[in-house]
Amino acid sequence: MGYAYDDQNIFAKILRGEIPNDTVLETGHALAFRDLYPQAPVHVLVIPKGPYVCYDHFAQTASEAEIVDYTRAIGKVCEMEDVAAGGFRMIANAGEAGVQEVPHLHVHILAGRPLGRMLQQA
Ligand code: DGP
Repeated sequence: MGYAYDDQNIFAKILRGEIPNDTVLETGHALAFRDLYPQAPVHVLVIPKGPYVCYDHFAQTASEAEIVDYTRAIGKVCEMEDVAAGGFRMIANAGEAGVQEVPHLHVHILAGRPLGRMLQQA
């Protein structure tokens, strides 16, 4: 299946500087910023700068340089936000069943409170 990237999505606008963001980290291929509607004391979104819809799209088609940079950026944010000691969760929603609202790959990094079980019962 192909992935159609919509360059009018809100994170594309953030990457173009059309909408402000609370930046945590910027690297060559990644941007990390605070979620506008935080669901935990730490709630950071990490996105690649390239036009990838979701994690599987990225993992299947991004260059090795992008994958390394993005993965290291996630690691750096975890270090900067000191999430390892108390525990944390990373979430990458995709598509309809995953209830992905913004169609540009983003990993949520959540920490700072007990986060409950992984999934709510449907
Ligand atoms: P998801 O459901 O995984 O697509 O989550 C999208 C997240 O994006 C959600 O937690 C709220 C956040 N969000 C939506 N619009 C903005 C925005 O304009 N700025 C920031 N920083 N976050 C946003």
